[in-house]
Amino acid sequence: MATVKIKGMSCNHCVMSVTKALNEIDGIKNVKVDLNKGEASFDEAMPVSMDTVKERIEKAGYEVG
Ligand SMILES: [Cu+2]
Repeated sequence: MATVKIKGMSCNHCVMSVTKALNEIDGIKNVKVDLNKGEASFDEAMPVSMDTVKERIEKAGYEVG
């Protein structure tokens, strides 16, 4: 399981946007986003590039780090 820190989430809409963005990446499953901790965790059914994860999250309007 991988975990990434995400900045900029403030409500459940943000959680849904981030969850959706991560679910759209090939190989990622079991996405869980924790609003209070400001992080997302997921399982990798196959290796997923962190650059892709970062890119998709930024595209959804949030920041990784
Ligand atoms: Cu929000």
